[in-house]
Amino acid sequence: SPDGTECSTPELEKAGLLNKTKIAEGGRKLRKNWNPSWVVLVGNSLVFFKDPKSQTPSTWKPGNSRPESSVDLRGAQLQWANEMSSKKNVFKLRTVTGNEFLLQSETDSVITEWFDTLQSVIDKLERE
Ligand code: I3S
Repeated sequence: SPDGTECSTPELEKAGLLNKTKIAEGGRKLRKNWNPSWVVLVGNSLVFFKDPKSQTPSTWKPGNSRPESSVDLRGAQLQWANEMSSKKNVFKLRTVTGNEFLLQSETDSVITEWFDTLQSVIDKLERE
């Protein structure tokens, strides 16, 4: 806006269905509990929603469901973690606050795209 007071809406960069389990909270290990999660990358945040069975990437809108949780990607670390699960295509996301998540897809291209996209956001934030 001309007076500079209006905040821009963060861009929705990527959304999709992944399997997710939280494995640590504030550095404390948690028991694994894998569940499908609707994962949305908006600006600097990765936002998790409960699996919305009726929704697809093309019909999902940010306003119409309440997030389960969200992760600040600033300072986060990403690494492949196939040794941490019997599932294939697993990576680990660790936040600065010591929350750790495993994310997984049966589809190689899906998990690779998520990994690369998240890594580029994390890298971009580090350069700011
Ligand atoms: O690394 P773990 O402990 O073998 O992970 C498995 C368990 O958490 C298991 O739960 P219970 O121990 O409550 O039965 C989960 O059902 C499995 O999915 C976990 O292993 P994978 O390999 O799927 O990440």
